[in-house]
This record gives sequence, structure tokens and C-alpha cells, in this order.
Amino acid sequence: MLVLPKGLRHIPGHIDRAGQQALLEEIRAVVRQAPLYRPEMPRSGKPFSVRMSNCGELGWVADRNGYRYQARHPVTDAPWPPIPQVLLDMWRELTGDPRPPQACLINYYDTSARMGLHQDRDENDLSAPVLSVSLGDSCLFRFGGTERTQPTKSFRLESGDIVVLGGESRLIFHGVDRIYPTTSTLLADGGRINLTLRRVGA
Ligand code: MD3
Ligand code: FE
Repeated sequence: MLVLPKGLRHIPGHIDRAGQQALLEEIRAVVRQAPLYRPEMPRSGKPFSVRMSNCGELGWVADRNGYRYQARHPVTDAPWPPIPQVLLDMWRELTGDPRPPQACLINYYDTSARMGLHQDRDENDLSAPVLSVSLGDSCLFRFGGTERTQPTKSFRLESGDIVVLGGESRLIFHGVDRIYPTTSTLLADGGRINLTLRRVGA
């Protein structure tokens, strides 16, 4: 039996197929306004394998100069589109936090994309929870402790699953080891979308 750390809540199959399809249409509309782009690692400029966009008042971006939240798309310079209401409702229902999310990062993984083990610490308010939604192909999600050297475990995230991170789990190391091709029919061209809702703070 897999024991999850305190503050990490996995809700398998929270969104049914019709809900996933409706949410996907909302995300497609966002991405038409704010196209997916390929972020780069600070300093090296090495491109991410994951493509990204955002909605909400702030978006997370990565380029040679660093990681940060900003109000405009790094390529088009347009403000990010608003966060779809269905996601705001999910945040309220599942986190119980009355303050709405300020940022929704949209990650798109093709079947060869990965995300290395990292901590999320670019937010000023590290007390606020994070809510993540998976759509499309399944992935192997890995998590460890609050220090990189601590042992890690992994579990599968599937389309419609939600993960809520809070409290003692907010600063754990985590990443995506691999995408399992053809495990979902939601995205015609395959791959996986992850939506991560956050408060950024001051
Ligand atoms: C654990 N995304 O965008 S979501 C990220 O599946 C990110 O795309 C992964 O890590 C993805 O930063 C994982 C689950 C998740 C999100 C935020 C967390 C796990 C987390 C913040 C703290 C600890
Ligand atoms: Fe992360």
C-alpha cells in the first residue's frame, strides 16, 4: 500500500469523461489566445521538453533570466486569459481556500516529455495550497521529501485525477518520470495536459 505524505491528497477520477471533455474545450480556448510555448532553463537556455501556457492574473514563465510570475505571455506580450469558472469552482470545493487562485499553469507533455524532480518555490505565499488536474495520457508522478536527498516514491496519475498539495507537502520534491502513450483517448493526438492552480501572493 502506498502511503502519501501528510498534505498530499490524490483524488482519482474526480472529473468524469464529460467533465474532462468540457474542461478540455475551455483549455483549448485559452491556448488559442495564449499559445503553448517552450520555456528555457535559466542560464543554460536549454529548452524544456514540456510546453507551457497560463491563464489567470499571473503566469509562471522560465527563460535564460530565471523563473518568475508575470502578467503577460512571454511571446505575444498579451495578458493571460482568465481562469475558466469550472476551475475556480473546483479550487473552492477541494481546497476550501476562500482566496481564488491567481495563476493556472498549463503544461503539455508529448509522449517523450518529462519533468525533473524539483520544488515549487517561486510563490511568495507558500502557505497556500496548490491544486493540479491531469487530462489525457497517464503519467508516472514521483515525489520525495523536502530535501532532494530523501527517498522518493511514485504513483500513476490518470485523466480526471486531481492532486491537492498543502501544509507539510507544499515544499516536497516532485516530478513526472514518464508519460504512458495511448492510455487515454481524450486527446486525439495523445500526450498529457496538467493544470496547476496556485496563489502567488504579495
Ligand atoms: C507537489 N507539474 O508545474 S502536478 C509543476 O504533472 C509540476 O505537470 C507536474 O510539478 C505535472 O510545477 C506535477 C502535481 C504537483 C503540483 C504542484 C506541487 C505536485 C506538487 C507543488 C508542491 C508539491
Ligand atoms: Fe512542480
